[in-house]
Amino acid sequence: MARKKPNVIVTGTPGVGKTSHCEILSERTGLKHFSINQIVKERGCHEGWDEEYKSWIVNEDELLDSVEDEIKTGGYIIDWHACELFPKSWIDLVIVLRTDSTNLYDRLQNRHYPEKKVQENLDCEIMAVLLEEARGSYDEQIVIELQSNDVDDIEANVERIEEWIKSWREKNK
Ligand code: DAT
Repeated sequence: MARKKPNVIVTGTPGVGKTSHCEILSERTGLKHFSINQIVKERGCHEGWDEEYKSWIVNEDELLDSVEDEIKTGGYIIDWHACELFPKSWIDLVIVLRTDSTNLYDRLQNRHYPEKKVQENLDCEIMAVLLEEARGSYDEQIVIELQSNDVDDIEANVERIEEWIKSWREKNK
């Protein structure tokens, strides 16, 4: 069945600004903010807590089964630091947020992440791991890289994504 509303993934290294973008986008577009971290925790799609990394060990099959019926209907802004898990046929736009290492370092320090986790996330950002993952998993024309260094970036990015969502809805009436 064709979707009446698009599904958008907002991805990027932890700390790039996914949640900040998704919350505003959801408010302005009426699409639902789907925080995968929260879903993993609330629905128990995990195999326990990793004390070293301070994060849940995600059970990807359970997660996919749990969200499939919802996402397939359309209208979701999917907020997660990975994206290749979601089948191509479910996804209409992939936003990869990027930020400078100094910004990211400060933001992750503020979160009191363990040093090892800060370093790994900095490496991930510098190597553009999630951008490559997105480009490798979805058609190139639906993957957009946007900078998220300051609040002006957030505003400009949100406006651009809103425009895109509007035109998708026009085309798919
Ligand atoms: P994520 O969901 O990707 O982990 P977040 O939205 O929680 O990131 O942002 C982490 C912190 O950084 C939070 O305190 C808000 C701040 N931040 C994110 N993007 C920003 C931007 N473009 N300008 C200023 N602050 C930003």
